[in-house]
Amino acid sequence: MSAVLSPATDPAAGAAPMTDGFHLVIDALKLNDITTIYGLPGIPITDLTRMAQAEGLRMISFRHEQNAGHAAAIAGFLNARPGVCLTVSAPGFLNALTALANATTNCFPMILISGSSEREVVDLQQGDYEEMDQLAIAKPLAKAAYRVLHAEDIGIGIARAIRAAVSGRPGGVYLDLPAKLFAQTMDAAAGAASLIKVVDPAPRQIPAPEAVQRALELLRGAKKPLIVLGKGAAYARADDEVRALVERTGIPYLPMSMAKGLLPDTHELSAAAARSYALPEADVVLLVGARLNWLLSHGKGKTWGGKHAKAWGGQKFIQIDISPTEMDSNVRIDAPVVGDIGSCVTALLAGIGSGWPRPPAAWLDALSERKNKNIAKLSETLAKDARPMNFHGALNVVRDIVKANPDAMLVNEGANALDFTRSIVDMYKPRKRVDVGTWGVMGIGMGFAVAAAIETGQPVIAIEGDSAFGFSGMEVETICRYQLPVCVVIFNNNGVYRGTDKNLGGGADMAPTAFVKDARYERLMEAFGGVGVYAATPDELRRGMEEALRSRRPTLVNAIIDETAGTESGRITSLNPTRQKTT
Ligand code: OXT
Ligand code: ADP
Ligand code: MG
Repeated sequence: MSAVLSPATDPAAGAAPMTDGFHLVIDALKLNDITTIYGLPGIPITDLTRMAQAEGLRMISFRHEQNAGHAAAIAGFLNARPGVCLTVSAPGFLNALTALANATTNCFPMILISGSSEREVVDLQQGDYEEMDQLAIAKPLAKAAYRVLHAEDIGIGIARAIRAAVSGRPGGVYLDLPAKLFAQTMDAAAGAASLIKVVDPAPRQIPAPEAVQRALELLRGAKKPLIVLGKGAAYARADDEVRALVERTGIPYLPMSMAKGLLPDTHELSAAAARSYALPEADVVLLVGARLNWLLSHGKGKTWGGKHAKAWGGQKFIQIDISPTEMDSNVRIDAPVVGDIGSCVTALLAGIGSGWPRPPAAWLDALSERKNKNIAKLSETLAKDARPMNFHGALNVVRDIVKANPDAMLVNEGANALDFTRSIVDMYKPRKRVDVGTWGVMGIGMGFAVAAAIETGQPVIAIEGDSAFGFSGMEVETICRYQLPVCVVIFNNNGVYRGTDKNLGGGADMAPTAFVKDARYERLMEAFGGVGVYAATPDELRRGMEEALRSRRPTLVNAIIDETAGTESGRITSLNPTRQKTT
């Protein structure tokens, strides 16, 4: 417990030691094993950032709050503990809101702490410096939002924020700390006593035995069972249980993008390379920490088994999720299993025992056939050494490098740069791949890269579309400042999706999707003392990446990609409104 002593309360003069709001915040975080704050200083939290550093917290200072927010959110995902982001009031707070909302949407535990103006002035709208009713604005975007007005409530405020962020379905929490709070003083012993070390912040949630039985019965009767693993399964850290579920039942599985590597992508039961066959053909689908949202075509339509509805009365779903209201959100869930994934899968395993019958060979063989065909087709494409370099040529290199460095973290954003990387680059270990997630949001790149390096100590490879990189590119200075082992690879195709679009009006302005041609992104990294590499061929890319991983120096490889190679919106072209005209 740290305490600040004011001259008036010098213990030598017989007065009790005092503490203040600044130190109570720091002590409450430390008491709860929060070791790092991602943020950006300014009024009224500059001194808090200094004092936090002085008191042994790691203060990672960014160039824009959105990136600090994304860093905190992914730290939360990687540790299953809330990541903390600290900002100034109004504009700094607003800058971090995208990250807070994205954390909530993706079920990442995060706490956004923002300094704010005084209630008296805000509520009378008297025009304070950076005045804004931040709590009201944060509420709809966060899982929970709290404000602390008195120093003696700081411990409660932080405890509530931690519990809200990690218990049940994780999410983003906002904590509003008005400027005056920091300077409030109180007796140090009373302050220490007011802090709370949160006991069991994310309690296990054991599923009901009848729900487990219902799920087992459905699974036992399946002719074409399929398991879908989502990022909830990666978050739950029930790696051994999930692996045992797949291997003891012999049921093929599909990993969602951030669940890649939960079992190695090269596992014989991975059906990833037969995705578009597996989804509509499966008769019983077991969802483990994956929502039936747009990424799974809402569980209906031609992606799914509608065409078999008559033959088997439609597909049946078993869903394991910690959130009871997730059930039936898009289609009927025949066997909901509500609880934490570790407990639910353990309960299923107890019922599965050791003599569970393998799925029918016809199903496994049909999947294998599709899978092997797709893998062979992909190998052929990867082997072509196209000039100029295209996505496949570049990703053939990235694939080898990730294989040789399975502990490295992979950050991924873009459209084509995202979609091709997801299907081409195999992952070998859990929680190594972090990406644009549920919203497909651009701008996570450098924030995720910084936090991935800090939280795991492993080298980070960030595969970035040139547009995607632009959303957070200034953080290369942050990467250099903290000397992080981050290798940013920009897939530079001169634009959003590709670089060849023309102005439809024929005017002098470039098309909305086109960028300055042949931009020298690598010089950005050099400007701050990092290593810049210009790579026009797979060999140059390979050398640049290998050296970055060897040296652990901040590196940016500007990988020049054929500007005609990308497709509009990558693999989600069908979501563009022009493709969806109904009349
Ligand atoms: O089965 P089939 O035959 O179908 O084949 C599949 C698999 O079986 C096969 N496969 C394999 N084959 C062989 N071997 C292996 N190992 C293997 N594994 C798989 O490959 C195919 C594909 O498999 P996949 O990927 O599993 O399946 P599919 O069908 O693609 O899955 C469906 C989805 C929906 C799950 C998947 O597509 C998905 O996850 N998609 C996510 C898409 C996404 O989120 N995209 C990002 C958003 S796009 C757009 O919004 C962009 N913006 C606008 C914008 C955004 N987003 N944010 C903000 C803040 N502002 C604006 C912008 C600005 S993207 C963008 C920038 C783009 O430009 P860049 O320069 O950055 O990027 P480039 O495009 O590179 O230029
Ligand atoms: P993906 O995009 O990979 O399909 P989603 O983000 O859609 O994954 O789904 C993740 C799901 O996992 C959410 O519905 C969330 O409630 C659930 N979840 C998160 N953590 C746990 C956990 N520990 N136990 C059970 N479910 C969890
Ligand atoms: Mg691009």
